[in-house]
Amino acid sequence: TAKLSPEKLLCQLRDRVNVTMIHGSDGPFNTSEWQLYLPRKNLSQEVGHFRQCAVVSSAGSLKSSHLGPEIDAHDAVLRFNGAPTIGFQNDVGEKTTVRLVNSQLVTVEEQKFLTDTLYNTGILIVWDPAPYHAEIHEWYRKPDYSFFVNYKAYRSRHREQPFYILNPKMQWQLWDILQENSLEEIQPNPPSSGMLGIVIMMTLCDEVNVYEFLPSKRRTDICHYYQRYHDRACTMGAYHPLLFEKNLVKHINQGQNELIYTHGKVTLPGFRNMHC
Ligand code: NCC
Repeated sequence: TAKLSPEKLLCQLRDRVNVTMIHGSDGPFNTSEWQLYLPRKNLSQEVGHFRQCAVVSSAGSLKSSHLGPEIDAHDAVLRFNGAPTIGFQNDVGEKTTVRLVNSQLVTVEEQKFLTDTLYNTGILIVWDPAPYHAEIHEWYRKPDYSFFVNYKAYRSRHREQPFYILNPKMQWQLWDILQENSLEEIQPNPPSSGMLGIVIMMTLCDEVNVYEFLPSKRRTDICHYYQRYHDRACTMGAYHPLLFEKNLVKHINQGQNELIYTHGKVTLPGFRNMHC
């Protein structure tokens, strides 16, 4: 269904999606107060660059996958939101290098973001749905969730753990590419954490293996590997344009199709290794 060749699409992603984290020198964050909270180093200064990376979706189809050892063999592993490793090592591994969380999770009390030790490992990145191509100032005044309060609270308690705020421009730069390469009109909601995490890792790594974003033969209506809750919308999307994201990732997969079926695995190149 995609309109561009995989090679051209990869180049569009590299050249048009600007993956940056909010820095203390950016727009409304350039106050003395914010300097106390925002990391001084940018993300690539902090982590350097990785050879092989794994992105682990939270899908129920990871259950009984036995992918843990394969996932842990990567130099860096990205996980999402409240996805745990303890008790699930066999299927999802135990290494967490980066955890991408949405602003709802950071804000809503019941999610226990400030107290659950799950969040204390690895580098944290939070993102918030911004209005379509909004200026940072506009978004700052009215974020989708008021996560800045808990961001600051978490930073005060965990000074040593890097914790970034994703620049909200990225989500719409990526959405535009999703729309341009789909035959249908996509709802104007930002991409899922899954799709954002995949592109973040493509900026940091030579190669990115993504697990169970495209469902394997273990495909199930169980939403998450760590819960019993059933909802088909988790895999197909409701708010996020998940189906379109998955079509695009399938199109740019450089691994064998068979590995999607057996491992739920796709292989994507890092941006630095692409020739456009
Ligand atoms: O469920 P969620 O996503 O945390 O999953 C992370 C990413 O894994 C991929 N996924 C997940 C389940 C599934 N069956 N198939 C999948 O492909 C998706 O790419 C997904 O992005 C989110 O994207 O941030 C999301 O967050 C949850 C929820 O806010 C968090 O888990 C925190 O509790 C949203 N669910 C609800 O709001 C009820 C979900 O819509 C999107």
